[in-house]
Amino acid sequence: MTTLAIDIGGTKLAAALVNSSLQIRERREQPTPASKTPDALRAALQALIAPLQGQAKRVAIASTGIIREGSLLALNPHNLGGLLHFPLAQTLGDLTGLPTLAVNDAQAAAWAEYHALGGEYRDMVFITVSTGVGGGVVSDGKLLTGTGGLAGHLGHTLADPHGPLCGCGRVGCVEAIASGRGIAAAAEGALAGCDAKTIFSRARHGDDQASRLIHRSARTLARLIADVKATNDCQCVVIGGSVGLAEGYLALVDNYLAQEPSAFYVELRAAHYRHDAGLLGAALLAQGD
Ligand code: ADP
Ligand code: BMX
Ligand code: ZN
Repeated sequence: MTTLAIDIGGTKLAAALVNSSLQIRERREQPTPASKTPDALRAALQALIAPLQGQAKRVAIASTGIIREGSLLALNPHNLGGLLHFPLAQTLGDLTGLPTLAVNDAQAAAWAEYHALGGEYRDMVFITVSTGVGGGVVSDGKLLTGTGGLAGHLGHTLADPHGPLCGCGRVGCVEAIASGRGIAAAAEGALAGCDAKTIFSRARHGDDQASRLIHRSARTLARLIADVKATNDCQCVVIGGSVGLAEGYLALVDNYLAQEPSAFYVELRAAHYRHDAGLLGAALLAQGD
């Protein structure tokens, strides 16, 4: 059965048709509108899925935010242009007339990446370093979503009590430092106003400040991973998101993690499904696998 899979991130929206063997076709992408009002997101989603929806039998959504009873509740509204709430399942159900399931993006990606491990491990954690920092935990072969959908929101654990204010309202969250937005927000002088993608490119061309900002992110992520290892003794941590998958980033994180006492070390891998982990995880959950 064909699933229309949709991934809603703070920076981009993606959609594709996914068959029951997890093959993707007709993948489309467009920027996420930065608007406080739900109408802009609804219109963007409608345009994104219009060419695909006639070919699908159900909809599966992986979305940034806490997903509770099919609705998106932003933990960090700054990542969505100030949008606080969006009725995801209801909107996509109304637009397509199809049964619709919604799950947090990092939780969905964790599920896809757990499947890609092919039974090698029962305990794993997925972390996306993207617009924000998201997480998904698989414990003894089960995906943790929590009673209210908050499980795995690792980006909102404490990295530095003297660090920047996070959009979630806490001070010094991992996300406020390590995410694409966190990297960009700390840029000064010649780099002020640049996004994380540009900062990575400047670092490759020898810019010292750009390089320091990327190291600060990687060091913060490594400390988070050591905390995660201490919390649930996972056998591997899979990293995704455009910052997480950027050339050289995983190696930097691994270097910083190796500087922690060895009990906190854990194998790191880049996401097998790269930028499609969220789409595929949502499709897998919708088909009941
Ligand atoms: P989303 O958060 O919508 O899922 P991404 O995973 O693409 O989207 O993450 C967006 C963040 O990644 C932005 O901060 C952007 O600047 C940054 N980014 C995008 N492409 C790259 C790249 N090639 N290298 C480093 N950072 C990137
Ligand atoms: C934020 C939070 C998480 C999400 C993570 C990664 C919001 C809107 N999102 O921590 O739910 O999983 O960002 O999201 O509160 P992405 O947009 O970077 O993919
Ligand atoms: Zn936070």
